[in-house]
Amino acid sequence: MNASLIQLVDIPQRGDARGQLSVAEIGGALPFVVRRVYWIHGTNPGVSRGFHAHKQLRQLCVCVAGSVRLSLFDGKSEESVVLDSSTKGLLIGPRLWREMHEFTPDCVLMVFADAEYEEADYIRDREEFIKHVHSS
Ligand code: T46
Repeated sequence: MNASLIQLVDIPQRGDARGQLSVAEIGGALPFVVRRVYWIHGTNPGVSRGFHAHKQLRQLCVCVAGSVRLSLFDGKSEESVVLDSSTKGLLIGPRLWREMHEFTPDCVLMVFADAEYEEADYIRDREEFIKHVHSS
């Protein structure tokens, strides 16, 4: 049986009378050293994002507010998941076409990445992506 494309990790939450604190660290939720963090927020109604793959980049996505549906495609099958919790992270490895849909207006999607931004690591054409995965 093929492994699921959706790899969710639990993010430990330390709650007390003051509220919640969630933590992603090496040896816990983070399987790589983080070299970049960015977050997507203030998304306009009806907007979808992504529509690309990465050659090397690994990322952990955590929806810290609101919700978003993320779909992943490996060149053969597609799976999607709704991220709506600050205690669940979605690991996205390289060579996966990703799309983000159905952002709620309050959505804040935090992304931890294992490398700095590099446009040469992106494949932004779906047909080129399919050729890339089938040729390697
Ligand atoms: C991904 C999904 C989940 C930068 O200058 N630095 C950065 O670190 C990033 C991520 C983007 N940019 C620039 C590049 C574009 O001019 O910001 C602009 C928007 O980026 P993009 O259209 O790639 O954004 P999304 O939301 O389609 O994709 C992003 C990440 O780029 C991507 O790595 O996996 O979120």
